[in-house]
Amino acid sequence: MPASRITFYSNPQSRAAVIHWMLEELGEPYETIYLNFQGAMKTPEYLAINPMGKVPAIVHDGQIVTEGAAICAFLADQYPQKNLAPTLDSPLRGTYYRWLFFVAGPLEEAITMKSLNMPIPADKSAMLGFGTLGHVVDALEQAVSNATWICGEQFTAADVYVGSAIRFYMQFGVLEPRPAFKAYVDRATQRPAYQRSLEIIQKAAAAQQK
Ligand SMILES: N[C@@H](CCC(=O)N[C@@H](CS)C(=O)NCC(=O)O)C(=O)O
Repeated sequence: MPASRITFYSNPQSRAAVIHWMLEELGEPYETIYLNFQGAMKTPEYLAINPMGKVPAIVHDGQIVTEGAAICAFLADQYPQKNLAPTLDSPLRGTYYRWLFFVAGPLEEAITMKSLNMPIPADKSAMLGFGTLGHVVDALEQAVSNATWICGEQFTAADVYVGSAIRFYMQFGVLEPRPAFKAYVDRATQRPAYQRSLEIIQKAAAAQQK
């Protein structure tokens, strides 16, 4: 039997940073297994957990979950006493899902196309799920401008996911640093759980260099 209910597969230089933060917000015991990109992530053992050969992934009481947004939402639901999601009957559950899915879908697609310098023909915006990069960024700005957090005064797993994406995309220069984005990321990254996750990731990255 594992010592904790949660086994987390990570690499310190990856999107798994989101889950490091989420797990620190959750405050439940977990075991982290660091995998390198070309070796451990492509073994039959790990491909049985994530056939994509990517991190992050978790195994929670034997249940595999991959995809950063899904892991955040799943963990929040498994530990409802931690208040990291609006309750199932709350109207804010709609807002919560809306922006989790928006960032995992349209925002990531638009930003990926921009990062790869792929031309986005203006006349194809109706068939593209993200429409145009401008529309996606304007919508995202609204989501983080109305209140302290995505769901008002309650910090949720959606803030872990959306906050991580905005921080990461701004850092890599693919999302313009609008004042609303900077203010939201500043609020989010001041949280003790974020700070702890940063320390954990930095230590793991340093150990990897050795
Ligand atoms: N859709 C996945 C993407 C995960 C992903 O692309 N992870 C990258 C690191 S940032 C990875 O593991 N790459 C290793 C590889 O593909 O070989 C998610 O959102 O969790």
